[in-house]
Amino acid sequence: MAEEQCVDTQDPFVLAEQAAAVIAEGTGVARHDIALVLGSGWGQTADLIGETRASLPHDAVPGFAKAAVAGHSGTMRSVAIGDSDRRALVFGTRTHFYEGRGVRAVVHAVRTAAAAGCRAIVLTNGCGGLRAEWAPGTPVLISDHLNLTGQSPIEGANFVDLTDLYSPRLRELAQQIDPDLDEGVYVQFRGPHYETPAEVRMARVLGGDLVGMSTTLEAIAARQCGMEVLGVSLVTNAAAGISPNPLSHAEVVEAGQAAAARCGKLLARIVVAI
Ligand code: 8IG
Repeated sequence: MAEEQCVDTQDPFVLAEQAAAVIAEGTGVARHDIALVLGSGWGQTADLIGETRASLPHDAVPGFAKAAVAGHSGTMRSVAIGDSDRRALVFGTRTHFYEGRGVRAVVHAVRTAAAAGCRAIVLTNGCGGLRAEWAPGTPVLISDHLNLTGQSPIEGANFVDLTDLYSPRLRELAQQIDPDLDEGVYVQFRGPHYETPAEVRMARVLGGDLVGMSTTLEAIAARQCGMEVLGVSLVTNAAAGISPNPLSHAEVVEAGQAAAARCGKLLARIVVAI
């Protein structure tokens, strides 16, 4: 029952340690270096990052559930980074806040990545774009966010500083790799419905450039764990009211497939350089 799942008595950091131990055993490596979370449209990029050395179904690892969304793959992989002996831990899907499993479940992969040794995390997503010049298939770096969920992954009086949440160092590095990359402020709505045109105008007035249903809670949790955060959005559709066309998930998946090669190459080069 959903209610029971939300009343979580287990310490989330202990659960993350348990998940990390299962990952270490299942992948044969004690520590991973960088984590990636692949959102809508990014699933096909995993193969382009490097050679997969081991993969585990998400539901074999404590605290993870099966993939709930089309276009997401429910495996986590241990991927060799370039020809170094470093490893990336790649999550093929994420738990969204709108699934109702609670914020702890949403950020479990992030805490697991930290427990597995990752010092940096690349959070990707598919989102709606507020700028007409960002055609579907355009990747955009996240420079900052507006968390409109009203939630925080942090429990108790822990006043974590979010200045520079999205690492200026990693953003600069990404822009050196692809000088055409724009930056924008990501606005997380609760979902799972898309925004009304009025809500998209509100996001614009508030300083937003991208609208989506993920990432901000994960980024906060990653900062709490001391990880460097890079956020990359793939604009898969113009946000509601920006273009005259209605939004469809099929279109979102299609835009992701069309952009996979560029996004995969970008991620591969970023991961090597981090
Ligand atoms: I893909 O237009 C994708 N995810 N909130 N709005 C929101 N989330 C999204 C959108 C969008 N497109």
